[in-house]
Amino acid sequence: MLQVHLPVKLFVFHTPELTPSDQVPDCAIAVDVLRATSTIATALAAGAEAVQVFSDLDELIRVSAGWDASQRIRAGERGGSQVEGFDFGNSPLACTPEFVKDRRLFISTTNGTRALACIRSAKVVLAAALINRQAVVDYLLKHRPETVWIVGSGWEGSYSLEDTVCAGAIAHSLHTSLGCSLTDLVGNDEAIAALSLYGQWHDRLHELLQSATHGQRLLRLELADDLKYCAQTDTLDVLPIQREPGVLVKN
Ligand code: 3SL
Repeated sequence: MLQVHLPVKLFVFHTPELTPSDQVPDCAIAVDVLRATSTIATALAAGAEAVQVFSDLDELIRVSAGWDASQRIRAGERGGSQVEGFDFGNSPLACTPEFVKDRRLFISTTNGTRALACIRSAKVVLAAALINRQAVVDYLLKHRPETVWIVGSGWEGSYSLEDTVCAGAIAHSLHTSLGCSLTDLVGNDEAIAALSLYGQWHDRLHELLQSATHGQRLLRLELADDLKYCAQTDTLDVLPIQREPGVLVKN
């Protein structure tokens, strides 16, 4: 039987604060290229049992206290640095199979986990970064949700280049695969701006991330290797999807 697909409408919101709170889309995608969603994708690819996200550090400690210490990793990041008393900060490069396999990563970061919290009521919640961009696009092409929101994490309420360029990378791949007109695909001006940003920087993403405010912050913290890792495109075939509110697993 011929399958009829409804059009996908794609909206981009630069920050959790700019994301509507009175509607829910069919699919919402949180993006925090530097570095929370890059870390989440890497941890799941390396065999973590799940990643559970928290806006609040005390809540993370309370919930994870119910888990055996050998089966949990407590990750806390504020301002780019690991929070004292936590096992881990927010470096994707530290998510090796030896460290994360079969353990649950309980994580709270400055912005990325807040973006995931703000979309947790959507029908489907995904986490995207540049490294797993195509896995996200493949999911959208297969399931064709009617309304898709991409929510950037930004930095404490303000816009961030790296999240918008990732939104543009997703929009670009989707647009190319669907072969529809741009006006059929995009739902707001931010989506067109994200596509334009990606169009201008797609072959210089590492350079863009190095110029971005948060990239500069990470470079000052001597995290150049993290930046280089997060600037890669389509290197991980992993799709973090929310299984229950706040808990992401590998699809
Ligand atoms: O803001 C966040 O959620 C973090 O990803 C920031 S950092 O890259 O860990 O500094």
